[in-house]
Amino acid sequence: MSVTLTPAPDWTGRMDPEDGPDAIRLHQLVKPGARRAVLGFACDAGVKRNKGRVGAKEGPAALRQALANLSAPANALAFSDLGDVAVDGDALEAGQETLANAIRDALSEHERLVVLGGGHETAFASFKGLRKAHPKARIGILNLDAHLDLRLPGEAGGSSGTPFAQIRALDPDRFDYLCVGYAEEANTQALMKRAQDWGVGLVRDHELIADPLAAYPAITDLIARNDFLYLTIDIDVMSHFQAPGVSAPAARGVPFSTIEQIVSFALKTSASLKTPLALADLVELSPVHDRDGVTAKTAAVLARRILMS
Ligand SMILES: [Mn+2]
Repeated sequence: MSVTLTPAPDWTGRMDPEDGPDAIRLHQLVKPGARRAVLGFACDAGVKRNKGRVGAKEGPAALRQALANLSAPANALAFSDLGDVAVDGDALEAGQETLANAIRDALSEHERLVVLGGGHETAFASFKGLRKAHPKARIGILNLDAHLDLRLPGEAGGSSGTPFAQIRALDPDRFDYLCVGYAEEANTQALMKRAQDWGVGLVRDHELIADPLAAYPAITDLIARNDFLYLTIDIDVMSHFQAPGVSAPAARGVPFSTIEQIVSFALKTSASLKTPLALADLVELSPVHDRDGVTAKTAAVLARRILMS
């Protein structure tokens, strides 16, 4: 089979029983039927088609491992692990369809799902899954990314560089996309022009470096005008030293603390405006290129925040 469903692994990690009942880490919170859940997309096909350096297929396993030993916050929530959708070779479209269906099913059982990528081709499946779960809803897409990922599918089909063009093609009239943290030199003028033509909201990395709050008005507007928020985080939005283990490291990048603040702000605003953040994904983690596991840990800190809020 070119696409397989892999059951969740056993979560293990450090235990500190001598510190009493509050010495809890995330691996101790994993259980079936929780309100929150994680689902992996083990896939290299999108990055390979995008001519990037492969390795994202190992992302879900590395992210789980980095999550396991993070401490649980006060009033921690349990979460379920739904296992992986694993793609062999170039079976990208079949993998995305399987993932979309798994997401649709998961969203009927869990109030918030965090998908562990995979390259950014994950996003096409994520959006499709959310769309299948809520066919009529208005969905706002918040992408934290150095790249617009608005390239048009070529002869080989979609890739990790095309998800938002593919999402738009599903329903051009309802496309509502905000890209936060893009780097000017990492996007061709063709993509910048396309973003403009398609009404894409843009906040540049330099704007966030000058003012960490620069994206808040655009994020608030996006959340206010939609029924659901879909948050997709490309780890390569952060600086190369914070996120070396990605398919395409950033020369400049947005500071990690700023990305954390933006994620918190999006979570808080979606709660206060009653626009649920039902689905998030973290993509482009490429463990083979990581150093000391720092990229996996960076991604895990963001995943923890989304799972535990
Ligand atoms: Mn991306």
